[in-house]
Amino acid sequence: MSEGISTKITRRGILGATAGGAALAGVLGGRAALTGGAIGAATLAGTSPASAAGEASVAPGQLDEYYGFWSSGQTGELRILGVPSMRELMRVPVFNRCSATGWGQTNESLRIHQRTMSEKTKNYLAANGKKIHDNGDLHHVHMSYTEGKYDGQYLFMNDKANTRVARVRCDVMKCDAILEVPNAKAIHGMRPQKWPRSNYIFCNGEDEAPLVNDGKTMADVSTYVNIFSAVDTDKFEVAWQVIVSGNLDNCDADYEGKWAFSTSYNSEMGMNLADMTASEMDHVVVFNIAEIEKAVAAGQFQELNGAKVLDGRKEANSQFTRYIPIANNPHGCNMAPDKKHLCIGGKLSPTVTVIDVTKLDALFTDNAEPRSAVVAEPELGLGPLHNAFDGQGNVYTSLFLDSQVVKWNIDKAIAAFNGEQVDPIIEKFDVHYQPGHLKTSHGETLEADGKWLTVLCKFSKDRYLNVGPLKPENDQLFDISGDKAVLVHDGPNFAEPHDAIAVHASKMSNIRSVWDRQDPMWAETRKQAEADGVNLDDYQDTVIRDGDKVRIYMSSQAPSFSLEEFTVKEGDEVTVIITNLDDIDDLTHGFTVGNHGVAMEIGPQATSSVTFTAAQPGVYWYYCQWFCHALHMEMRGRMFVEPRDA
Ligand code: K7E
Ligand code: CUA
Ligand code: CA
Repeated sequence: MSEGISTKITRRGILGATAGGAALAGVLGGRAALTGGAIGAATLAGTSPASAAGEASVAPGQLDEYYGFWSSGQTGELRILGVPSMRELMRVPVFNRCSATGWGQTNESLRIHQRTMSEKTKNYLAANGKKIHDNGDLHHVHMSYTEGKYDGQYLFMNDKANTRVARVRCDVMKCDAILEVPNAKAIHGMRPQKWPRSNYIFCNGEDEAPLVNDGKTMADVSTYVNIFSAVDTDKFEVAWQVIVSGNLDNCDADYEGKWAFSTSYNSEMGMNLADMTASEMDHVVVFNIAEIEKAVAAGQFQELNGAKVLDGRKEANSQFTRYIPIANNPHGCNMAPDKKHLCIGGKLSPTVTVIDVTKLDALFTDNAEPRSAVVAEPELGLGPLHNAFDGQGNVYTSLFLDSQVVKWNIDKAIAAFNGEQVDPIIEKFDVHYQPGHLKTSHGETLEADGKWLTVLCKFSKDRYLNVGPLKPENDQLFDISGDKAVLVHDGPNFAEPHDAIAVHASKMSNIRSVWDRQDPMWAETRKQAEADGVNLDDYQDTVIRDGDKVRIYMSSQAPSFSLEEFTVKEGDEVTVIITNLDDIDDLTHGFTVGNHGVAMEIGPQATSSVTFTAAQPGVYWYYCQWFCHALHMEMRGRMFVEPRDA
C-alpha cells in the first residue's frame, strides 16, 4: 500500500476490512499482514499526548523514578533508560564488542567470555581468527528476585544467536558471567525463578537439532530435540536440562517456586513455515521443578557435554512435564502477580489462554486432562503476543497485527468463559506500530504498581524524521494510572529492543560510583601483578619482559599516565595493565593505542588490561579517550616499537 493512499484512509478504515473473527484466514494467508506492511503510515486520531504529559517530563537535573532495563536484540547489549523520561542513561555491552569500553577486547572481559566456551566454539573462532563471538541477539532482560520481588542484585539476559545467557552485576552494571549453554540451540525465552529466590534462570532452546549434533543424522528429523535448561544463577552453570517435545519459545515461572512454563509454536517439529503452522493446536509445557530436582538428586539423568539431561518428552511419560494444548503458534508467556493466572498470547489465534496454576497439581497427581487447567480464553484482537499486569486484576496485551494494546480483566474473562454475558475488554488503544513486548512498571513482580506501560513497537514508520531505509524501532510510554492509558512519550531505539523492565530506583541502593580496588573483575590480573612484584593499589610504572611477552604496568591520574613512554620489540605480545588511581565520581580514563585497534575504559579505582601484538616498528602514541580534565588532550604517551633485528 502506498503512503499516498494510506494517509488518506484512516487506520480504522484499513483495519475494518480485516478485523474481526473471520480475519484469521486472511492474516495467515497474507505475508504483508504478518510483517506489518499492511498498516502503512496512516494518520492517527485520538493519540496526541494529552493532559498527563506533564507527569512524564522530568526536568533537567531531576532524576527518574524508575530504572528501565532494555534489551537490544541484535545489538547484543543491555541498555539503561530512565522511566518516565525515556532518556537513555547507559549501554552495558554484554554479547557485543564495544568500541568505547573495550568489552570483548580487554583481558578481563575475554575471561568472562571464554570461561564456559566449548572446545567446539573455541576451534571455530580460532579458525576464523577470532577469540569471541562479537555479536549477540539479546531478547530478554530480567532482574533477580527474592520472594517474588526485584532484589537489585543481578540482571539476566539471553543470546538467541549464539545460545548463551549472561549475568550483569547491578552494583557496577558490568557483565560478570557468560554461559554458553551446551546441547540446547538458540536460547530464546528466559526468566528467573521468582520464589523463594532466583536460584535458576529458565532458558528455552528454540531451534531443533540432533541431541548429539555431530553431523551424522542431519537429515533424520526424528533425531532432533529441543532442550529446556535451568541455569544455576550463583555458579552460572547448567543445573539440569530437560528434553521436550516440540520447540520452546517464551517462558515464565510461578510465584511459588513449583512450576516453569514454556510456549511452543512448533509442536509439529516442522522444518518450514507450512509445517510449523500445520496443526490446529500447539502447546504449553509445564515443568515440575520438584520432580525434576528429585530425579537429578537420585542420579536419574544422562550426562551430556557436562550437563545433567532428563527426558521430558511426551512419549517418555515422565513426571517432569505436562503438555497443555493451546491454539496454534502461541508466543508470550506471562505469570500474573495474583500468583494464580498464567497468560499465553495466541499470536495466530486472536485469543489469550488463561491457565489457573492451582489446577496444575492435578495434571501430575491425577493425570487430569491437561486443558482442565484452562479457565479463560478471551478473544481480544489480532496477533496477541505478550501480556503485562497492573496488579489490579487487569492485563495489557499487545496486538501485533492490530497495532493496538488491549486492556482486559482476568475475572471477567473467566466469567465469560463460564458462560456469563460479560465483556472482559476494558479499553483498546493504538500504538505505533506493531507492538511486541509491553511492560508495566514492576508488572512481572508481586509489586505491580499499575503506573507506567512501555510498549516496544517493531516499526516506527512516520513517527520520526526519515533516517533512511533502516528506521528505528519505537518505544512508547503510557501513563496507565488513570482510567485511560495516555501516551506520554515516543522513544526511538536502535535495533532492536524486544523486552524491557522498569525497576523502582529505591531497589537500586547498592549501585556504586567508584570501583572497589579488590573487585573480582580483575582478580586474575592482580595475581599476575603480584607475581611480577607490582602493587596495583599504588603508583606504578613497571615494564616486565618475559621472553616475547612484555607487561607494561602503569597508573593513571588526571591528566597523565604514569608512563610517558615505553619500549617494546617488533613482534612482542604486549599487555598493558592500567590502574586508575583517581577515586572521584565520574572520573573515567581510557587507553587507546594509535593504529592498533586498541581501546579500553578504566573507571575510577578500576584496573583494566589489554593484550596486542606490536607488529610494526615505529612510534605510536597512546592517549586517554575519555575526556577527563582540561588537559585531557595532553594525557598521552609514546610506545616505541624497535625493529626486531636492531
Ligand atoms: Cu516476543 Cu524474543 Cu520476547 Cu521479541 S520475543 S517480541
Ligand atoms: Cu584521562 Cu582523558
Ligand atoms: Ca505450530
